[in-house]
Amino acid sequence: MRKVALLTGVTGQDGAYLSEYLVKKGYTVHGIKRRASSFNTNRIDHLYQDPHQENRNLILHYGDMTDSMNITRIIGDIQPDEIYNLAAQSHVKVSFDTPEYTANVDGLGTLRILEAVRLLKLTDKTRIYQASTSELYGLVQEVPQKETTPFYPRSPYAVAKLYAYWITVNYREAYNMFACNGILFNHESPLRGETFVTRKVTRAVARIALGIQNEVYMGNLSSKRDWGHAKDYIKAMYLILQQDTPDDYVIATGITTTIRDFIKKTFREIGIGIEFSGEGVNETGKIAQINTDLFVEKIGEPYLEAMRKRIGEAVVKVDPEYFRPTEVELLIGDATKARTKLSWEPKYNLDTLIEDMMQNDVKEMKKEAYLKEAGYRILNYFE
Ligand code: NAP
Ligand code: F7E
Repeated sequence: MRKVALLTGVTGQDGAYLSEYLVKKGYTVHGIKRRASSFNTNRIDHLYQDPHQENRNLILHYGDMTDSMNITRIIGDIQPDEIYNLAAQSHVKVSFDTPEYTANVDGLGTLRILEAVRLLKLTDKTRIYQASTSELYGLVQEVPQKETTPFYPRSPYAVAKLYAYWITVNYREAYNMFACNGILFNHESPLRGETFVTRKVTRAVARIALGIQNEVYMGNLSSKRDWGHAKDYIKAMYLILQQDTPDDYVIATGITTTIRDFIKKTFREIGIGIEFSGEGVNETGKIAQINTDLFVEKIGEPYLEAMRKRIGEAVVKVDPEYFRPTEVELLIGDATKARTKLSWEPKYNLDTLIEDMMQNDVKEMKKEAYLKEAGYRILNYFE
């Protein structure tokens, strides 16, 4: 008997990696995707199977976290062994613009899943993973943050996720449900959304090196994040649901880095040395030197001369537009519980994460460079 998993947010970064992982483990994976006016399944297209094929192991359903009846019907039809609730309006800055929608999807959406499982009398069968977040710690009350650290959310996103965290705990205690929170710290990959800081940086660095973009505008360069690789983190989600008893776990690397240092490391990965000077909105990152061999290896000889001419130029600037009304300045997690109880060990570190992301983005942006040479208009999305 194949196990059946239902993933909300199947078209997102984590949904894509987790569905691939579960399909390889022999699961039948059902995913909920939103109706959009254009295709939005590019992250999982490699897993796509013709709907006319028999015994498919990836099946997509139209749905939305704001639609209780839709969610209840899908869960009732599928009778899943495991639900991974990954769907969310997941951008912290955007949550200040769309606070009510974020609360509905990220907060009440979780309740809809839990309540559907309860009403359908699936509480003994269906295990539920809730995508909780290090943003719950917000204005941190303890360093590093672990499962017992008090929460202090700092955005509509984090407040919505706080509700989702506690309603998951409440359903576990009230109805004896196997419902767990994974409190995941930031995790990134080549599939990361383009407006999160790491991907914004890796794309921009590749574009600057290839001459498609002159500079990149950033927000708060001093905030610190504990970044891991999404491929490692989705394995923790799976492990959390395979335990004998339901529980909540912090998943993190235990290493924190400023946005400024992330930018420096990313340029260094392709042989460009960046030096920062100035303060606040006047801070800039200038090209200080170029490691010719490394640049040629990673980017290519044809782009070297143009890059050399730019030594001394500012390629990183600050735009207060990207500041947040309230910021989370420092995140660093202690994943001792996950390491000991789940035997979870990440394979990637920050350097190999950046290497993976840059390899992907240089390849992607080279396509844009060819199009630009062919006369196509290439947009800079400054988000
Ligand atoms: P993501 O790439 O932004 O993916 C979010 C997914 O949710 C997408 O599939 C999106 O669909 C879907 N979605 C959004 N609104 C929806 C709605 N109203 N109804 C149905 N689906 C909806 O996020 P991620 O990085 O994979 O993160 C997965 C989950 O973990 C999220 O809940 C996030 O908040 C949480 N989390 C993420 C991190 C991290 O560092 N990545 C850390 C901690 C927690 P579209 O593709 O159509 O937009
Ligand atoms: O910002 C700073 C920004 O948008 C990280 C989501 O997956 O992880 C993510 O939330 C930091 C912040 O991620 C820019 O101010 C500076 O301090 O990449 P981010 P996030 O807000 O940490 C958590 C764990 C989640 O749960 C969320 O779903 O970088 N920053 N300059 C910038 N951030 C962005 N996006 N763009 C900038 O230009």
